[in-house]
Amino acid sequence: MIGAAPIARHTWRLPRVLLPLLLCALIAPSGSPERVRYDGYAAVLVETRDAAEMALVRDLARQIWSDPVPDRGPVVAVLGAPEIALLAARGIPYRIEVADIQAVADAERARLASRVHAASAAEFFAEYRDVQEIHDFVDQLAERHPYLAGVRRLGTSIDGWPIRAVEISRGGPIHIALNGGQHAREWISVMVTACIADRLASESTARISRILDRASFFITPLVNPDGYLHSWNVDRYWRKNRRGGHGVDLNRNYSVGFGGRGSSGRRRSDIYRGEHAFSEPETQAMRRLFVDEDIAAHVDFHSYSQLILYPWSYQGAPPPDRAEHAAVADKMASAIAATHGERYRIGAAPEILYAAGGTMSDWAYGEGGAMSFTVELRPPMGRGGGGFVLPPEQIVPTCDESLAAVLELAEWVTR
Ligand code: 0X9
Ligand code: ZN
Repeated sequence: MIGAAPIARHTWRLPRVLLPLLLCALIAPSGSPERVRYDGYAAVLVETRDAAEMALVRDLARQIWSDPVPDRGPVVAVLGAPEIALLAARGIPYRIEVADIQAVADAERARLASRVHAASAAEFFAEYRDVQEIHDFVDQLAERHPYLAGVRRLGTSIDGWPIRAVEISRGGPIHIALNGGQHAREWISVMVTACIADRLASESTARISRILDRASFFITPLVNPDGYLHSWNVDRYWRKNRRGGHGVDLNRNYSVGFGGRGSSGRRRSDIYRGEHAFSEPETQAMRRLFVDEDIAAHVDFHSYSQLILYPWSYQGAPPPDRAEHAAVADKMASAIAATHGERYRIGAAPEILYAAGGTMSDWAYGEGGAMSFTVELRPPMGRGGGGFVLPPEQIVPTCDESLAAVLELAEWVTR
């Protein structure tokens, strides 16, 4: 565990060269960033019954929060009161997931403004941490475990933030990659991957020790620092990176199934895939890790809806290793349930959801040859949680169950 020395400041810092640039872009005349607001908007789970209803919801929605779904079925849409009234008038069934998404974001922001400086790992994971705090945490983790943990710079974001992996290794020849924070608003995925890195480095259980005899971990908690900064300071519900101000959905920018279903060629779409595969420095950074290291297993953490997905995402036909993926996903879900009783559904994405072309997981499997999973963390969908705004008391339990899943995967690939 991390000792008593301070491990992070709770102010955010920017790479010095970029500060003037960002100030021009973000700072309003009043001197504070102009925040994107969602007054009067709710997140609504709509049970669409046919393609026309789905098209209507997509048309009405300011954002879609759920995974890509087929042309009918449940979809979580961000809607205002007039749009909700229209659904009601047409008799389309719906349930309110988050009644006031602005109020939820405001409450979180007020709480974060008075968060305490973390003097220990326990304090660090008691609250969400901004881009600078995550950056500092990674440095301090390596400093505190000089023989076990190191920092690997994989690339640089568009706005100049380093994209870094924590390497946890005693020379174990089987390489496992974990990452979080491809999607800016999915803050829990950043905290969970940082927390797993901390646990692997600092918990000397016989089980972890046995795994580290054979496996090395490469953990990138924050793939998309620019988007994350934007989510903290400007738009809580921002998803993409910050390319050109419109952004690219990084999880549509990989080369397997690029351009396919469940992605868009329109810049303003939340699933905009970018100009070409690997057009973004953030996805290039991930590619570098997989090229430099022979990765045997991989988990891409997201939120929310409590799912464990395995390839393919881009198409319905099963891959050669479907049975093995399904068996491991089953073990991971059981390990999660045994930790705090949470249920995570498992399946190939198109079986339980819908195709999404250009995802990291398909590429890690299809090109990288790794067993690969996309894990959607807490809360579950459709049960009135806060969506992307997960209470901070759930960071540690979500880390506990995610670590349990990762250890199952690690034991499988090192067996
Ligand atoms: O859409 C995504 O990139 C992932 N879901 S999220 O809500 N975190 O954005 C899931 C990708 C794989 N899912 C499907 N193929 N449906
Ligand atoms: Zn995501």
